[in-house]
Amino acid sequence: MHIQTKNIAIAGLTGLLTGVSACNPSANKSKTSDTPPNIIIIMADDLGYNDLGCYGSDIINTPNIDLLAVEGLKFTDYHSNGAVSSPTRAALITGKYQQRSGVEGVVTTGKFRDYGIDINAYTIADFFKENGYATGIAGKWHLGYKTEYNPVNFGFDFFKGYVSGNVDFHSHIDGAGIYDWWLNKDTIIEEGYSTDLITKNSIDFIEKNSDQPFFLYVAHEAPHFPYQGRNDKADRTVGGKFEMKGSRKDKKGAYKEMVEVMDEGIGDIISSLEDEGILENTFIFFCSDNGAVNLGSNYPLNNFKSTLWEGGHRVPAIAYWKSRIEPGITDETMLGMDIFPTVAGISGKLVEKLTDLDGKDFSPVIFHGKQMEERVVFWRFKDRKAVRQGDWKLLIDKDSTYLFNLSNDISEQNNLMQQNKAISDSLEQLLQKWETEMDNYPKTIY
Ligand SMILES: [Ca+2]
Repeated sequence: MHIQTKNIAIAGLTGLLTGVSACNPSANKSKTSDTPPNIIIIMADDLGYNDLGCYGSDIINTPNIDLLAVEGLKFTDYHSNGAVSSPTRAALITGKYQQRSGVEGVVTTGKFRDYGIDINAYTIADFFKENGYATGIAGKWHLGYKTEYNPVNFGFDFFKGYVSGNVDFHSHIDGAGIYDWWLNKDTIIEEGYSTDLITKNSIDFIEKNSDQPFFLYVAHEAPHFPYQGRNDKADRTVGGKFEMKGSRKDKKGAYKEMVEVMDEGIGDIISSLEDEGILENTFIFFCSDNGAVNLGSNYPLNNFKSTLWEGGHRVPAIAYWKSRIEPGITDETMLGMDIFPTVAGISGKLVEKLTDLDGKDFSPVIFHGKQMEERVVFWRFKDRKAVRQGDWKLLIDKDSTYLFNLSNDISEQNNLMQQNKAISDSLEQLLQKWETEMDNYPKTIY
């Protein structure tokens, strides 16, 4: 039933040899540290399934991320919860379907400027803060513009970045022509290319907190529009008229450069962890927030960002912990909402309180090469819906319904609805049941 089974199980053996508890990888502390492991989540924005060297790109050079994949665990069947930014981010920080915190759609600069994620949501940063971690986010938030939705109100001690969906990489002005670069609840002037600033601010946070456990969310802007390289000029001015996607003509070239600068920054973050002597006590998870637009590549997947075809939400993801993860590739089906319970489990902190999460702890996959129990997972974005059970995927794309078997049709070319009525009926019922449950929550952003 699996598309590709190369899951490596040697990590479990390593655990036995070193006396590590199977359930608590943090029990094996490095000699240099008695502190719980640091956790870093790095998320790219709109990076496609085929936009990294380690996922097959022969256009974009990403040696640093490739090294994480070579030395860590690469996921071939990882999915963002959303096909667009805000829903994915809501699911990531809550460990639940984004509908439960009111974020089915994008927090747009116009219609939803006054709205944000459920202010009572319990987040991954709340969890780590309660457990004695320093908590920080560098980069994109996109879960509400107003101060009441600022990351510092959701468990983050430190926020430096922007609250909208995208800013000019140089002038840091959002799509509505409003200046959008913050230190916690205040706007600040910080000159530089946003990708470089996100790297710098991440490293500053690491250096400042290297003597205590920390949780850091590195929310990159690349390679989302505006398509601007490091040496391009700013396009956006406050209240001005500008091309939303940037004035640069060679947008494909800009896209490549944007990913490569992000990759360079990830290399710098790894170096800073090495310099601080904490790389071996730091778990890193890298992923994208949704599929690429057509400037990037989702090959061999069908379609793009904002759809629920695989190209909209199956994205790169890599788990990395130097010398602690047996290198390999896994085809386990993981979603963004699984990251919270996974890193909570890795931290070794009490996790009883997290029983109401939709996400699952993937530590057994990451550290012991195990398979997760089969489950049914769902996506919904307006009039697009999808449900996945094993290799079967039912897709409702506006007025059309499809049934695909992803084990031999990852590109979603063969609609098997007619031949497999019982399966499609069953998936449709599961979807309806899930929708009924989700519709109990207020739709704040849709
Ligand atoms: Ca995105």
